[in-house]
Amino acid sequence: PEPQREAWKRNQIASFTDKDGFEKEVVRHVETTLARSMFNCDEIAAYSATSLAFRDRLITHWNKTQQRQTYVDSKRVYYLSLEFLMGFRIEDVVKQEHDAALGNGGLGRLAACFLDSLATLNFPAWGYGLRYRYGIFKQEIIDGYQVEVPDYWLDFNPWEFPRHDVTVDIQFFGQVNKKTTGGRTISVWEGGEIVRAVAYDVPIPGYDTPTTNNLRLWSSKASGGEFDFQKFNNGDYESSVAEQQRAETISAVLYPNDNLERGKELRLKQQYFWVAASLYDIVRRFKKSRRPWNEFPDQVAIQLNDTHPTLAIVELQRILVDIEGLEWDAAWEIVTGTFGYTNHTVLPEALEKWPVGLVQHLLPRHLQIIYDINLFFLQSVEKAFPSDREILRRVSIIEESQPKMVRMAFLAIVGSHKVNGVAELHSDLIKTTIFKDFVEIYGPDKFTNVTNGITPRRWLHQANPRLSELIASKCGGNEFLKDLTLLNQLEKHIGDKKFRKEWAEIKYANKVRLAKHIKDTTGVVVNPASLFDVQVKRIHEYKRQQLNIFGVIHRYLTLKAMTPDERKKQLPRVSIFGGKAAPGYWMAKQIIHLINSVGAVVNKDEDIGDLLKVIFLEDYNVSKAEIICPASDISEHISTAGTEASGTSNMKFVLNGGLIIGTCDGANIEITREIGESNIFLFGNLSEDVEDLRHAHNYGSHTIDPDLDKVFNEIEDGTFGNPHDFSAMIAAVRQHGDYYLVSDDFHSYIETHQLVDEAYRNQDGWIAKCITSVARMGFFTSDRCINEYAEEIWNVEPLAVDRRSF
Ligand code: C3B
Repeated sequence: PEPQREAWKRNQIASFTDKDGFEKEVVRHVETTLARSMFNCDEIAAYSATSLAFRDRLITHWNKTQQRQTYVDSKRVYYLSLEFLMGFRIEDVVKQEHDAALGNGGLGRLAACFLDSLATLNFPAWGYGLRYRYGIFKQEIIDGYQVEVPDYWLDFNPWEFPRHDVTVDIQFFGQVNKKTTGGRTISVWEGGEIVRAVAYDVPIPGYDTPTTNNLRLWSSKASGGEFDFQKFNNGDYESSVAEQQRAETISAVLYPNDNLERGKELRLKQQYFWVAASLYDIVRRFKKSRRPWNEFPDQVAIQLNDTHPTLAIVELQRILVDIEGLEWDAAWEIVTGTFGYTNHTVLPEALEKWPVGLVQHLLPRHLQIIYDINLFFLQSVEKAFPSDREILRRVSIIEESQPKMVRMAFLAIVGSHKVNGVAELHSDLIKTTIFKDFVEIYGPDKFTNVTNGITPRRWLHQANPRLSELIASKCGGNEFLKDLTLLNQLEKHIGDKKFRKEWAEIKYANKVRLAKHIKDTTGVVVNPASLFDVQVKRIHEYKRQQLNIFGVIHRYLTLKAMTPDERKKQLPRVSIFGGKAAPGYWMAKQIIHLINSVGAVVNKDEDIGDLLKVIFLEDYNVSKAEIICPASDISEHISTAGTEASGTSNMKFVLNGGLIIGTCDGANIEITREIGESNIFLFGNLSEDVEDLRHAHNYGSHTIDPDLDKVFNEIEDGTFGNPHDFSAMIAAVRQHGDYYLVSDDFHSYIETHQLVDEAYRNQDGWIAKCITSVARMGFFTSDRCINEYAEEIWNVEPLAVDRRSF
């Protein structure tokens, strides 16, 4: 209102620029917001007031960023992801903050790194996701087994803003009726039930810029307000509450599977709920500018993080045709101009397919649209390949199986203008295997690669402040955090003894900190002077934690067979594992059990002492990763070649001055290209040989590596507890075709670990390798990824910021 304009201008929201100002704000929040005083300000109040003070500052920047982005009205990026593994915490104030653990593993953490880079690079960008009430479960280890405990993380979250005024009503079920109005026949989706989506906004500040972007998370609630008062007044209290609860179920829980799709109805409901609310929001924002529809792709880029949001393609086509009245072809051109699709896996069990009957029931109009999209697509394919009868069956969005299935990846390809993989090998593999036919149909230009990256702000500066400071002192200050290629200046200091010494001291201090964490959480004392060998990631057969633990057993047996004099010459090692198994993934849980069973025997064996310790760290998550990564000497990235799309923890470990042992898979290959072959320990079969080896296992003779056989025999002798518990793991290799090539790679794995030991004995040489590697890691910043997406896929530009206006 005009009379208050001046007041708005004058009365900028309280903020602070220095320590005194900050303290003042904290005190103000304690006294007014929390209604406490100096005399009853406990830790929780201190924590709350601290975060509220920061939050105020965040809001001002965020408001200004949003106002400016709206005013300039340039093209925006929307990143649709079912997972954002943010992991915020302020550990030092009080152990009060929960991880925002709204993700499973690499895919969700990548989304979080991308949000950081988008804001840091000043791109006008929004993330859209679901506000799960329960994030990924907390893992407890009881008697060596994983036990899942729910993670209710919303008790107090100062970093989100409920937007009770930003709601969207989302329809499910019902039927489609044809209606004719003004000579046009349209499809009308009627009936069914409505669930309300409520927006919760999380500000995403960039590093060293005032730009503060938005992550909008949708929460579900019943559309009729708190209760259905009709029912309530009729005395049917229970069913009115039940309806409320049923609606809230949609955003209740994150599915805890990594690289696995289970086809549950509630999951499909989550996907549509989130996608429909997000698109409504995006379209509403576009319509404010009153531009013609054909300009939609000039204003909006939507990136699909895996196939989980693929229904967005169908939903936008529905909005344009059924609601806005566009012709099919004009609408479809807008749709394909808007979307890009990122594939994150070639594992068949992770590729999403939904039964046609389920889609029909839940989203009847969408199924019709999917059939029409498929019809027009197949017609064009038939025209281009008239003599190829098989191709239609192979590329159809509808799989003619029993029951029929909608192939979401194919729908995503057909509805997008670009498809990308996440590392070079992976992007080549999708073009030559699962999406081969589509390369024939669309040509190679539709398919591209954007190798993953990580944000150095979190994964170096925050996780390893001392190393970050040392690097800054050699690289001309903190600029390297915004231009990671500046790390290359480290190389000229490798000969500097003092520098190498400081480097080694920092690593040692980080190992002491991890050793303390190990002692506190497991009771096992480890020697920080040992070589720390780390494998932390989701537990999965393709990631091969079983290969690692078999290797550990082999090391144990080798040590046991030595004389005490021989043992004295050996290098002490700590094998550290961590990671969650999906609750329904029985084999993964057996692997956890074996690791713990081996630890229980080895860790108390007095012949062995410090020479070998085996640790399983409970509840691996983002905050634990920040303690573990800086403390590793060698980390394991040992997936069967061709199965790990990229991997991103490999990048985190190297950036923190650790070396890696790995297979020629995912981003390991590009890491090798950047840092040099002499700075990485590669082993194992290559991806081009995997198929032949598997075939030979099943149809030829399959001999097990003799060293691995000894390991199996030891397990079967009961050395690590009841052998029956581990018989399926052994049978997978011996009898069931060894799909993950554990035996084929075992010998070279063991040999390569011996090379690691030898290299580590030469500490000067080892540190030189570490420094060289860090110096050459500039390529793996997520800033580089975002710039590639922006240029090659989104066609968006950063928005220049005027710092003075903040
Ligand atoms: C993961 C892949 O398994 C990793 O190789 C990759 O680095 C990340 O995505 C990020 O691209 N991924 C996942 O975490 N969950 C899936 N469902 C599929 C892939």
